[in-house]
Amino acid sequence: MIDLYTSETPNGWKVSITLEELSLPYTVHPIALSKGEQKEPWYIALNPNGRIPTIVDRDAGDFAVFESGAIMVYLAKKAGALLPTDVAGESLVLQWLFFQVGGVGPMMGQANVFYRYFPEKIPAAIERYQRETRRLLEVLDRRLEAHEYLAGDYSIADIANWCWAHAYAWSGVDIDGLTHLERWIQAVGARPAVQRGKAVPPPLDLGAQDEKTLEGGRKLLV
Ligand SMILES: N[C@@H](CCC(=O)N[C@@H](CS)C(=O)NCC(=O)O)C(=O)O
Repeated sequence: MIDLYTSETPNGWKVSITLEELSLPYTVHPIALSKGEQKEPWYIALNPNGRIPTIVDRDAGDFAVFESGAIMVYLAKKAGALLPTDVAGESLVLQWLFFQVGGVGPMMGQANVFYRYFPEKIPAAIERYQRETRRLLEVLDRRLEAHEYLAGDYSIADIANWCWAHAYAWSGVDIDGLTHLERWIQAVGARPAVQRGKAVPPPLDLGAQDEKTLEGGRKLLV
C-alpha cells in the first residue's frame, strides 16, 4: 500500500494518474496548501521541500519519495510499466519527462502566478511567462505531429506533460493552430485512469476563475 500526500494541482495529478494507470493501491491524504499543512514539521520530515506531492511506500520499509517526476519514475519501475527498460527507450521517456519538470511546469507555474495570483499586474512578467509557455506547447505540438505519444508508447512522459498542458487556459495561453497537441490532450484526457486520477482529491474548475482557486493561489505567495 502507498500513502499519497497531495492536492488538486497538476503536480499532484501527475502522481494520482500514474497510480491509477498502474493499478497500484493507494491511500489519499489531502494536504490543504492554503492552510500551510505542507510546511508542518511532520510533512517536512517526508518532503524537505515542503510541497506536494509525496508518497510513502509502506511495502518498502516506509520509503518516502518527493518530487513528482522522481515519484513517477519510482512507481513506473516498481510496477514495471509506463517506462521502458531498454536504455534508449528509457532515455526517450526521461527526456520528455524532464522537459516537463524543468520547462513546462515552472513556466506555466510562473504564468499562473503573474497572470492569476499576483496582486500587482506586471505586463512584462506576464508576457514573458505566457510567451515561454506557448513556445513550449509548440515544441510538444511539433513532436506530436509525427508521434502518437511523446516518447514511444504511452508513458509517464505523457502523463506529466498532460497534467500541465491541458490547463493552458488557466495560464491565459491559447493553443490556436496546435492541432496535434489538441488531439493528444483529448486522447490522454479520455483515458479512464486519467479521469480517475484527476479527481484526486476532488477537482477545482481551473477554467472558471474560481474565486477559491485564486484565493488559495494568492495565499501561497506570502
Ligand atoms: N518540483 C516539485 C514542485 C511541487 C510544487 O510546486 N507543488 C506545489 C503545488 S503544484 C505546492 O506544493 N505548492 C505549495 C507551496 O508552494 O507551498 C514537484 O514536481 O514535486
